[in-house]
Amino acid sequence: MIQGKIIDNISNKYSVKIDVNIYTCDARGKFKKEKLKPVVGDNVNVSIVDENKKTGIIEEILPRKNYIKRPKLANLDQLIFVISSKMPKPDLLMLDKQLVFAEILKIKPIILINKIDLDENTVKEIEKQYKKTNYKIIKTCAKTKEGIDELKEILKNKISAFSGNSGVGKSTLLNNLFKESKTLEGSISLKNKKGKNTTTNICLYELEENTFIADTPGFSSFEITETEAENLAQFFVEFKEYIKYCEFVGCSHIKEQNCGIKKALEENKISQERYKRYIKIYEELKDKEEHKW
Ligand SMILES: Nc1nc2c(ncn2[C@@H]2O[C@H](COP(=O)(O)OP(=O)(O)O)[C@@H](O)[C@H]2O)c(=O)[nH]1
Ligand SMILES: [Mg+2]
Ligand SMILES: [Zn+2]
Repeated sequence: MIQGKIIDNISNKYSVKIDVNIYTCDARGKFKKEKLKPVVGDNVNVSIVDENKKTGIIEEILPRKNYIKRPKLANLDQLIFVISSKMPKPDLLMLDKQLVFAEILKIKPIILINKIDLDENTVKEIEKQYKKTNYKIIKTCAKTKEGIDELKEILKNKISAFSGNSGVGKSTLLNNLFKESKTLEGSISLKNKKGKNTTTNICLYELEENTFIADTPGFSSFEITETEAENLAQFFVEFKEYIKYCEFVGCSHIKEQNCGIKKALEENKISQERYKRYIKIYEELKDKEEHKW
């Protein structure tokens, strides 16, 4: 057996990259029985069926670092959440939901502010609001290629996925990256994929050796139902350390007295704007919980 990485999956066929070659593989029937299907991003052991035709069978799925259900994707190293300074206006509530989602799944989030040429003040404001999170913030102008080199550096030797609302500049950024790419995948325009009728299909593009970008329809449909409102504050990274100062177990950090987070807020240790969005998401989650039954 030989180890490879699944980079594409259409119905029951998997494209597995083994060294420099791509093999078309089936999966062993046992996976179906075990209800564990291989997904894009999986590292797998393959037995070769025909070396000339480059076909094989997936025998084993190696342990996953993480797993996203929708779209199905394993072993992501980082999620890059793209917003723009203007046109469209940055949707920070959406960004915070996605950051929570990344925290829940234990995938490193990175904030990318694109279109920095359009509104400098908004860029500064966003940086201010997220300073205490310590999340990496990359600023780019896809038009002038400012920041693209830094982005490239961050992508190196990792599997990354981009997510963000329509119009923020994801395609422009990716085209910039892939234009100079020397790999086979890079030379194929991202546009080739667009003809496909299934929007849920996901694949990995190799930007350079060992550097993969997941081509996803985006994660905006992700709901953060994975968590209960009670636990939300744990996933607001800069809030976490103040929870221990709350008087009440199960403090919602909204109406209670002697709340560590509210105290930190008063002392400007956390951003008012992030806190306001925390409340909004908390209430949305509560609402969902109440309507479950
Ligand atoms: N001014 C400016 N416009 C940009 C920038 N990046 C992308 N755009 C434009 O924004 C529009 C939407 O970009 P696109 O890449 O299609 O966004 P997507 O929907 O996220 O894929 C296009 O007209 C781009 O030319 C940028 O950094 N600055
Ligand atoms: Mg696009
Ligand atoms: Zn509290």
